[in-house]
Amino acid sequence: MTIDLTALGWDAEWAALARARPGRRPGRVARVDRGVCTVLGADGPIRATLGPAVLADAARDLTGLPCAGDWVLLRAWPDGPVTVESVLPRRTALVRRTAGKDASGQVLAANLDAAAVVEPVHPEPDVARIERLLSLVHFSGATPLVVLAKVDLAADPAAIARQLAGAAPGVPVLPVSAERGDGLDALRPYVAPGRTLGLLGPSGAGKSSLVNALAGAVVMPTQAIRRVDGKGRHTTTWRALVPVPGGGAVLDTPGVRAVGLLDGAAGLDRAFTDITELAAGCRYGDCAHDAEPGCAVRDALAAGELTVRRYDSWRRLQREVASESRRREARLAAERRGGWRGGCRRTARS
Ligand SMILES: Nc1nc2c(ncn2[C@@H]2O[C@H](COP(=O)(O)OP(=O)(O)O)[C@@H](O)[C@H]2O)c(=O)[nH]1
Ligand SMILES: [Mg+2]
Ligand SMILES: [Zn+2]
Repeated sequence: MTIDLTALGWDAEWAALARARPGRRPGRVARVDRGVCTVLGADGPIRATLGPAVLADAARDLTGLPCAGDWVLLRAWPDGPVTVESVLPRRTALVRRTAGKDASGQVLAANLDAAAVVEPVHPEPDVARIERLLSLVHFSGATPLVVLAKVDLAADPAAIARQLAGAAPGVPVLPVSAERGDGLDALRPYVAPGRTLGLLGPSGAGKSSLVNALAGAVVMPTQAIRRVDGKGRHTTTWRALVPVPGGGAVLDTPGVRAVGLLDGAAGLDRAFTDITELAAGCRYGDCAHDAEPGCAVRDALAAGELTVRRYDSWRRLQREVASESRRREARLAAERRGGWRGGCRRTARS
């Protein structure tokens, strides 16, 4: 089995990075299980463990660990095993805050050209969740999209799409049914040869069904987790990065329940351009949009041009990002004082 790496996104820029390390074969990480990567190389999928340089990097910063979508360089050892020697610098990265004290974050997917926030029409779409995930996507550097999934279950999907448009200024909202195939053509440009589309959303949103619909085959198990071996251990069999025949690739992230934002204020600003544009018109540059005179944001609220729901959502995410920045500052200060030894680091599970 051979794999066309160019269709997967390999290009002259990646090749130039690889030339610095001759003798290493490139590949793209499809998934990672307990430190073992499944890497798509030109000769087919290969299982690779982490090499010493990658492990040393990860000991400094967990985001250095390879994740789905990464381009890596592989070393084949004479007696058979293959190791990941280096992770090429990411062009984009979806990073969420990890639960622990360690503020380094967890990379959910790398090198996505576009990332779709997938939200089903049923049950009721969660607008705050869309806003939160869009902030993450904006911060990642990938082109943001909203996919309104399972539209076969809604009487008037266009009306729901219009409602959601206010939560996603400047971002296309694409109604899709994996079941019926509706709307898939609007997604195909994002999985053209060389391009990778990532799917982000809660479990049950319909992400894996969408991967299967785009790939034209059942490559992802949907909904249920299968019991694979007789040892009573549950093993999910999903593959994260799936090459699409005749096109690029689609990357399914496991359903993430809690997605905390890092201190990526820039992502928040872009997810809420309507409010940041209003804020530019406030009388005072440091307006907190609470009770200051001449506050354009509160004026828009009073005039009904900005909904209280969206304003509250923005404030909540801003507070979260601000407290995250303070945490990071405190950690850096402790590191500078030498008080931080980085002990007890754990890998966050998804
Ligand atoms: N009616 C309908 N159901 C869907 C559609 N897409 C997915 N589902 C169902 O929603 C459930 C969750 O889908 P899945 O793809 O596993 O979601 P994931 O957890 O986001 O990967 C499954 O029972 C699917 O059959 C759709 O377009 N229409
Ligand atoms: Mg799934
Ligand atoms: Zn203001």
